[in-house]
Amino acid sequence: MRIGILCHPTYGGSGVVASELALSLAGNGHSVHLFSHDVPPRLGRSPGPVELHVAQGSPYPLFHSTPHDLAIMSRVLDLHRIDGLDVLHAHYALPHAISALLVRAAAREARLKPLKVVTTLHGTDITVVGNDPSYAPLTQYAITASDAVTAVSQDLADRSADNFDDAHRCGIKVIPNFVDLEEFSPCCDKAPVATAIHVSNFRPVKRVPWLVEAFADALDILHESGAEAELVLVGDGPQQAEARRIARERGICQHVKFLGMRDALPEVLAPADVFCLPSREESFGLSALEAMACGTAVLGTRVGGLPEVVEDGVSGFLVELNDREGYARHLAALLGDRDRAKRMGLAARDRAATRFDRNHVVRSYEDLYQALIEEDAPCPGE
Ligand code: GMT
Repeated sequence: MRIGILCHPTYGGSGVVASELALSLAGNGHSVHLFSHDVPPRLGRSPGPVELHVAQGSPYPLFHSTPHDLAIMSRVLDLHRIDGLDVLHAHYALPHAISALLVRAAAREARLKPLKVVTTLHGTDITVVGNDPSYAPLTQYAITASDAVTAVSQDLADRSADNFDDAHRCGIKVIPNFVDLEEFSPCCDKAPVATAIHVSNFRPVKRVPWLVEAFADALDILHESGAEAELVLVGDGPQQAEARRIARERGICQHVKFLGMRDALPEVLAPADVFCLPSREESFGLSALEAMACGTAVLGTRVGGLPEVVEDGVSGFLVELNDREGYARHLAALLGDRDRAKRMGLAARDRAATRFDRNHVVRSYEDLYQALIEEDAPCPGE
């Protein structure tokens, strides 16, 4: 198949999924073109045979800001004219699904090869930005006009249908995120000191300052038994300064390491005992899945699609959103009993392997594309 993929070049999330999918599809022999306005995560350091098209557009005094999206659409249309794509897969509803639909319309108008549009909903494109009144009508259109719509969890599929009155004739198909079990593996020993880790873009939704407070509470519990522990924070973003301030105020700076922006490498995830994801909102929690594949138990919040990823009490624990005391208690319990954390980490690895294996999930996308191409738009599973 000839496949085009549109994504945000963001740190984490949908950009990672789109890049990993592109690499896997190309590895399976498809011709894959990835379009973005910058180099997306994971692609920059990959030798994989994906053709990357970075389109940024030219500044023009009349434009308030340079319209990357128009430049991306032009690039896709150009390529489609020459090479004839079969499928255009938009990751994140806004603006990519809209861009893909416009390219499909232009291709029809010009009587080019028919192009199927697949839209994958990732989370905040539905729950936050896509739901904002200033964008909601377009989000609705993205869902109803795409040839197929997928969501990364059942929770997100349900919320999308609720919020946007799922008029889409095919329904929204759940295709979960996935992990490469060879790349993300329990590759090294656990750290010498009990370690909790968190990886994110430090936006308010991730609640990193809340995590630092909870970790300080957990340290208080641990110190009663003389145990030591460390919190490793990977990433950067709007709430990093506040997280540092709280670490200072609680007097735990020597126990909190800020690593700054970097990929969630297995070498960083595997040595940790617990991966912390105390988000207010999480449609899936890809970073948690990658930690699980590395044999690290997860301590999350019971929100969104996280319960579909982490089995409470088996591969980790899920705590109610505002139960900081419960979160600290579970954190102290796992950091204080590293054998137990290790057993849960092994269960987490098992769950990642049985439910979210890259090869298996990528095949679901291939089947979806194939069904659209062959049957000229009927719904898979109908
Ligand atoms: O958090 C975001 O808004 C970014 C978004 C993305 O596009 O990077 O993340 C969402 O998509 C990820 C990949 O499917 C999911 O693993 C995250 O859970 C989801 N984030 C939220 O729902 C907050």
